Amino acid sequence: MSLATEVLEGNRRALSRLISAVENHSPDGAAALAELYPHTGRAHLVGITGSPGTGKSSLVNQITLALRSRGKTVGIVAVDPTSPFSGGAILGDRIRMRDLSGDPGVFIRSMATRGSLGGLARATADVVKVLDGAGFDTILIETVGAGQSEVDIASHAHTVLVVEAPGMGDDVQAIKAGILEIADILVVNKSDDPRAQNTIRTLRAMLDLNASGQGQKKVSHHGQLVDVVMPPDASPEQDDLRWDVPIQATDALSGEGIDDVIEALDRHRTHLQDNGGLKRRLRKQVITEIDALLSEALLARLLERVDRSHLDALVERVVSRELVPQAVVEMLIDGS
Ligand SMILES: Nc1nc2c(ncn2[C@@H]2O[C@H](COP(=O)(O)OP(=O)(O)O)[C@@H](O)[C@H]2O)c(=O)[nH]1
Ligand SMILES: [Mg+2]
Repeated sequence: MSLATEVLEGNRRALSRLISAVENHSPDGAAALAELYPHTGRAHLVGITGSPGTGKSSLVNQITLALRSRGKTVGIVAVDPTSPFSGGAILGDRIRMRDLSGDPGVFIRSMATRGSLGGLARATADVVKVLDGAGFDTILIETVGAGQSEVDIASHAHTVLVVEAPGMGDDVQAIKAGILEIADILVVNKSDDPRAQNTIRTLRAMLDLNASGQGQKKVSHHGQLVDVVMPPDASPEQDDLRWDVPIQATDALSGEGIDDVIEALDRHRTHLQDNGGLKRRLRKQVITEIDALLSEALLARLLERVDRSHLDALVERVVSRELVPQAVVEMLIDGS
């Protein structure tokens, strides 16, 4: 029986093995992913982002418990590329998620910190696909909102939840990271803190300001290829025009406000379904993925047929100011 079949039959050990294979870019992983691909597309993919310490992991814990009590299964992918010690932050997350361990309806995966950010983003997207194919109803993707486009979770989530907490210099930070623009739902966590009301007011004012500049949401360009591949009728921003970003206050320790978050998640998904937004997001995501894979494959193919010494000679001619880099690129593409 293939690994993918075992996963489809609900084998947990097979799921862990498959995820490791995918993370390691092994040929087995790629084959299994291809086999699972037709089974993907059913899960609600929810990105949860925000500065460290705002309470994302605690919220993931509470949201998962709430979804479980509604009979939904939950896959959790925790990504923390800012953690310099692989395992450090992950261990913390594990401990906080102890309420969930032993529940067969929950699967938790922490993404190890290694390789480039781009590599991490791709591995994360693949792991999400595996969990989706494995049949989890909701997949929560926790990432640190540090503003890198490489970990742009908006590109592989349907609904993005941005978490803020009072007293973290939130107002300035949010603008700087451009993180408000990617929010479908804003959560002000630590509502037990008396400063929370002030944070909510500040965010409300910022959202209103944003709304006056409509249509600026979810913008992420992927170079020329997008223009070429994107059908003319598929305006990627269309789906977000009529969605008013709600601000939800939560206390992730007591669980207060979590029901409203669940309700907002459902409402956003219904909103996307009703106006074709899910399809549009998927198309955008596929374009991004093909774009990245194509660049990589074409570069590899080109470098395969370029002689190392020829390349070195061209580099030398640029160093000596005889050629500009662009000329070298053209020569390499033309095979001259
Ligand atoms: N007072 C209070 N503390 C919270 C709340 N949510 C999380 N915390 C605490 O904030 C710290 C950071 O939480 P964590 O979930 O690890 O944040 P993350 O870094 O965003 O994942 C922990 O000590 C939590 O116990 C909350 O709603 N109220
Ligand atoms: Mg965390």
